[in-house]
Amino acid sequence: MRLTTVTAPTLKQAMSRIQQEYGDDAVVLSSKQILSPTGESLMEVSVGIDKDPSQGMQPQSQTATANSQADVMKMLASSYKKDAASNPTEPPLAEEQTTDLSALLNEHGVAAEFTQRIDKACSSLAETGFSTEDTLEMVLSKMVQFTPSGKLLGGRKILAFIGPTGAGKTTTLAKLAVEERKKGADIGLISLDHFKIGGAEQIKIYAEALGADYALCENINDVKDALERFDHKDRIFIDTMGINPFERSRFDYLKKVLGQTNAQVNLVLPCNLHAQELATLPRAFRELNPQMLTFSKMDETAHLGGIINAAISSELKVCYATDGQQVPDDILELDAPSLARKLLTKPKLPWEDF
Ligand SMILES: Nc1nc2c(ncn2[C@@H]2O[C@H](COP(=O)(O)OP(=O)(O)O)[C@@H](O)[C@H]2O)c(=O)[nH]1
Ligand SMILES: [Mg+2]
Repeated sequence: MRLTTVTAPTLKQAMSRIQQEYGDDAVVLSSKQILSPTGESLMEVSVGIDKDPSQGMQPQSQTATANSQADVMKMLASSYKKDAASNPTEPPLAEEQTTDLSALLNEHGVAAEFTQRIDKACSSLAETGFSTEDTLEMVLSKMVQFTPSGKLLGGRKILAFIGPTGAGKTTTLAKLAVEERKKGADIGLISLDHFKIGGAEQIKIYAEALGADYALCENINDVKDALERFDHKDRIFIDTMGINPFERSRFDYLKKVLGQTNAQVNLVLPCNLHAQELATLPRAFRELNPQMLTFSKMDETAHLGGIINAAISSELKVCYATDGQQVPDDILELDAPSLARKLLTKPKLPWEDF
């Protein structure tokens, strides 16, 4: 058997290429999501070709071959199951105790409307033989705009962080600024947060630790000056004051300031808010034109419904989640496989671990 890999933007496209190129000779061994050198998310499927071209005949094989795309899908599904079974370190999924996906999503706080859509999509994929985890992963990857980090920051030079008070804006900014610094970027930090005692001071501390230039701005003119001064920088990070979505004045000010920049606006939302509350925030911050969501404080909750609600209803790009106070370590890329797995784990209350 000859081994090869086929890479395509989606699993479906990879499967149809396998079917086209190798037809009945293909045995699907495994598949995984990978990043291309340009940061694109791709599916890589490993296949065994059960035919030796030099002999021009079908060798006897213990392994079944694919007769149709449906067979290939089934084989892929069974290879997924084998992988899961052969990895004893993985914690058991809730699926093993219950197959009621709706009940689990409901327990996580996923809105009824999205629970219904997800459940329906997963049920229609059930015939492919994939596990609930794999179908949920596929469905989530269609419903949520997961974006690999390489692609997310690529084009823009200025990145602004907005969100409610105490959401983790400054901490998240610092984590990403360290990442960029490690890559060799010359960076400038701007703080607009003269509203909170010590708010701007935090940016000064991070900038000094990073050896980066910084500007603490109290009005629009300060921001214009800072942007001019940092024009030669590779990246500019703008930290903003916390906004109470029920108060207008800061929205108006921030809207004016961000209007002066060509910033990629990152709305930072803490996961430990009530799932329904979290879902309303992208809409509440819409006039500040966020393009992406970062979910902070994932370590402080077991209920992930708010992430799903906010991501699906806003249709904004989702890339990062943060899971702790440590700068720069506590940040991760959120993707469909990790979220599917977490959603299939029954939420545990803090004392249930002790
Ligand atoms: N547990 C946890 N705490 C966080 C996380 N991100 C930020 N924090 C903490 O939340 C508090 C507020 O963070 P800060 O960045 O100042 O929020 P900001 O007001 O939105 O700028 C600080 O104590 C941070 O250390 C996280 O992912 N997990
Ligand atoms: Mg702050």
